Amino acid sequence: MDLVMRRSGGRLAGPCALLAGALALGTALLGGPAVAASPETTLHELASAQGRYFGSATDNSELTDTAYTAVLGSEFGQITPGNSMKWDTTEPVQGQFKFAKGDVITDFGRQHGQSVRGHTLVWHSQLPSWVGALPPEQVEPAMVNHITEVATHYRGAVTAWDVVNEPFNEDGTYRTSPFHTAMGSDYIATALRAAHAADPEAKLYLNDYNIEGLGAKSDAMYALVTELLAEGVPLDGVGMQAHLAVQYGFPYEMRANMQRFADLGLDVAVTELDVRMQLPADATKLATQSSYYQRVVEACLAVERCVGVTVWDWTDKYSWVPSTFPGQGAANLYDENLLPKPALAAVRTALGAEDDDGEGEGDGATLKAQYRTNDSATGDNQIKPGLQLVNTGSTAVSLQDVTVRYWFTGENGASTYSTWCDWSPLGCSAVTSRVAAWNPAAAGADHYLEAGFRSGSLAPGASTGEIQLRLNKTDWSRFDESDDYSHSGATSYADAAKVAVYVGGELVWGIEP
Ligand code: G2I
Repeated sequence: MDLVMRRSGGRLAGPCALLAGALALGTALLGGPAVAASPETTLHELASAQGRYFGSATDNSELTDTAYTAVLGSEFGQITPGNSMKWDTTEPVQGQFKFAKGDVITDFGRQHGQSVRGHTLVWHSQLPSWVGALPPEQVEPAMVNHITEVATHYRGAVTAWDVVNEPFNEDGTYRTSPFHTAMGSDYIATALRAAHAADPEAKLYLNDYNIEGLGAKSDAMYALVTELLAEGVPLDGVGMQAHLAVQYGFPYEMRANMQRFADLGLDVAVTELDVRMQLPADATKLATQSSYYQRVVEACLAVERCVGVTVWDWTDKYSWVPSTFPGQGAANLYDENLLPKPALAAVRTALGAEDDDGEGEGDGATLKAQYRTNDSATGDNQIKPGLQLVNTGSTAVSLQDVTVRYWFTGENGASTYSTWCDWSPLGCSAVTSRVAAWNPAAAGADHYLEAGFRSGSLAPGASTGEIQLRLNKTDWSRFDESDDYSHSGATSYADAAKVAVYVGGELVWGIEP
């Protein structure tokens, strides 16, 4: 299969990035600067050109994997330790601090010119049991001491801290933790003040998940940070983790939500982006995943105070998802073999990567195809796909530049076709259709039905509404649709990755057979 990625150059990202990473590692080992000698612009270079960083989580156990570190060291300009700066690692026994693992991460960052996000000083999870066993009056001094020791140790090596992680429940009430129990919500201001005292240079963040969109939980974070700022508590930003899932939809009004925090004078960072799905992955889920990654990056770029995006590791090989959500996974930009997935190219596109062909007609166009069958008989002499296009981007798309392809097999009989538009709210006079041969033929695909438009424009968020297409062979011989590439039995409209959309002849949605 020729992946959608052709347009952005992401198709080559895996091998090139691996090669570039190997080169980078090579120069690093030789003592030279660890600059990626990539023939292709890296994710971080693309983000930097937009005044942002592009980063990844990582973990100590992963750093022995040289194919992994080659990409980590070259594609990303920022790293976050997934575990090694958490309380259970840094102070497993009260007063005994252990920085060896975190130091390995900051050393890696230094060697590769990457900034390091400290994660995390105060969190209810991965908290050694001794903290919860303290009498309430000893919790505050223990917390302040922990913050002071850890933030002082990493002064200069860590540029931003998730000072408090995940303070809220889903309904916006405060989460129970030893800190909240002992100090009420004041623990947050106390933690921020202690972190600022230990490292006045570090950017201090509150970080949480499910605060990416407007809703009760982000409202609670908004109310909290408004109060903290009014009280003069040192706070620089809000971290939105962004652990998304294709089955739960995209966060509601993410850009507007980021903007309201920015309008308070705070930075915003996407700190732990991944997009999981129910396994097995398929083309449709991967296409939805791509659009989510793309939309997160677009939201960040649309908000001036959004400083960057960090993925919660870049390969499915080291994802936290399968062990936490059994049956789910495939959440990252690269697969378990470190090969790029469609989402990588979507991110590169969102970051403004040049097209391979240099023409760039489809730049910025984010259309998706939805499909249902209008024909329950898969063995008769007609094929009746229902198609509709949705503009998921933020700019209008001129439909005259757009074509859609639906692949099928012609079987025996005539190789000439008639095509019809039976109905569309656009008016069938605005719709063109034709059948063409697909060469070389692939499984389920030796021909395709191509629809186009004579006029019209699709506003951001708008749908064309359904276009009821129909085709037959001129000798009216039968088809067997059951194995056709683009066919599915779906009787209501759903995102369809096996239906492709092109703008100016350039693939912007879907996977060709
Ligand atoms: O759960 C995903 C993330 C949600 N936001 C806060 C992050 O700190 C959190 O990261 C994950 C790590 O990626 C996982 O690697 O936090 C998990 C624990 O809450 C981490 O998982 C733990 C396993 O549960 C342990 O069994 C394991 O020993 O990782 C540890 C180190 O590999």
